[in-house]
Amino acid sequence: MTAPKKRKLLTLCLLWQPPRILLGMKKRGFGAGRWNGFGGKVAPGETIEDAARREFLEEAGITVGAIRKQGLLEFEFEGSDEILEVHVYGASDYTGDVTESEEMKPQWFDVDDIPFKDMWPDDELWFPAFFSGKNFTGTFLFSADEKMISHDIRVL
Ligand code: 6U4
Repeated sequence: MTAPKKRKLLTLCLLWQPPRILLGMKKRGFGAGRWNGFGGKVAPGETIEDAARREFLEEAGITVGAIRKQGLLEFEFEGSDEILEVHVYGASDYTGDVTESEEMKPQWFDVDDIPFKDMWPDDELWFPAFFSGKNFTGTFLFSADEKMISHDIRVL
């Protein structure tokens, strides 16, 4: 019998001020070399929402205002014994100065000019639901070399 896969809780927060969105170039670790929203692992004893806010501050130097949960994404990688459970939030205001960190180089993008070719391939599939303000779920299977094999996205 195979043991159920462990779930790793992660946050992903997008700061969206139409028509611009703040993305960060991940400089190290998982997803390095891709533009992405801000986020990371939920620490023991921390709420998922607190983790989303903490990661934004650590990675981009800003405190986001109200955040709204919009998506739940699950990623499975072939050969891995864990599932990444990514909780996606949207924010529209912040305080502080956007600042580069050791982990991320932040940059504003026009919504018509999002660098999807240098992002996780799933982003192009669920960003439209995010921008429309809808809630969504998604499950994705990736190969060990980070190619998307299958996807199932539901807009709620
Ligand atoms: P360290 O390096 O230990 O501080 P931490 O910042 O806690 O790590 P990290 O960088 O591993 O966590 O978090 C990964 C980030 O990448 C999270 O914000 C979730 C996000 N992410 C993972 N897979 C993704 C995918 N397929 N599409 C996407 N974001 C993804 O858009």
